Amino acid sequence: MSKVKKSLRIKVISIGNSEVGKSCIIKRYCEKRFVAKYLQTIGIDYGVTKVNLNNLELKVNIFDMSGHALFDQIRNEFYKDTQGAILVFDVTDKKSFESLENWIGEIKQELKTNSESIENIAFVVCGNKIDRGKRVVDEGDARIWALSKGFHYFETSASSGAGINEMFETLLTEIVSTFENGGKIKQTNTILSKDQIEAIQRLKNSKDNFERLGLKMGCSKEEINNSFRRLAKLLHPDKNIHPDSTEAFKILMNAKTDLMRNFS
Ligand SMILES: Nc1nc2c(ncn2[C@@H]2O[C@H](COP(=O)(O)OP(=O)(O)OP(=O)(O)O)[C@@H](O)[C@H]2O)c(=O)[nH]1
Ligand SMILES: [Mg+2]
Repeated sequence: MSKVKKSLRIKVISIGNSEVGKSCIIKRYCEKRFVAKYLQTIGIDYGVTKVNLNNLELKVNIFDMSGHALFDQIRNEFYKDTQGAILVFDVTDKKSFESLENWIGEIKQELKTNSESIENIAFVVCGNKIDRGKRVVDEGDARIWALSKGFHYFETSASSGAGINEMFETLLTEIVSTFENGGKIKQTNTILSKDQIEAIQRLKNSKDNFERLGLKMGCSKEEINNSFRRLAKLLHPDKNIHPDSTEAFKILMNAKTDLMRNFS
């Protein structure tokens, strides 16, 4: 007899300025295709897609919102009971990046009137249209902004499909783990401090292990240990469950092991 999968209904919204590519990102994920012609979302579009994740069958209800100011009254109707939000900007349009704060403000305001809190929503930020030349928003700036809010960051292209599946997978996984932990997102455990962000960036982007630990080549064993201890304390998974922090922690462990080999 086949096992009946537990089914979970979840609600995801897409927000961001007009023409940043919200509808195309959703179309790419649900229908695996891209339409180059702009078809403005009128108020709101709604769709359901089924996704299997671990032992669960997710019925993902997607509310694709128009980014146009004209439709703010319609949008406001739909923020209630949201579990996941895809915040989109266009990497070739600086204003769309700068507007993200306003979009968070709009959600906050609306949730407040329903006595709900933004902290119960899992957010991902998409820097979209990376296939186009002439980007004006720097990846590092966008990533740091997202991380400082405790949001996941992805570089995406609805045109090529880059980053789209990974973005949805991360968002849905976070929503499910929130559900499995009793419905509350442990916000304090996913928000990264400035020190943590700087350490993560250095660990991920440095060209060698000395640089990763903030050390000079030829440093002593003691200096390596001190630096390792400081960073391990900062990024320990007990402190923060943000995936970037977990990944950086693994890089740190490997870097320390490799450096210590020189002394054995
Ligand atoms: N080159 C490129 N074009 C894209 C990409 N994503 C979307 N577009 C184009 O950008 C335009 C706007 O895309 P939409 O998905 O309709 O934008 P939207 O954010 O839903 O806009 P509203 O519904 O008005 O809020 C369309 O012409 C798309 O073809 C992308 O990743 N790369
Ligand atoms: Mg749209």
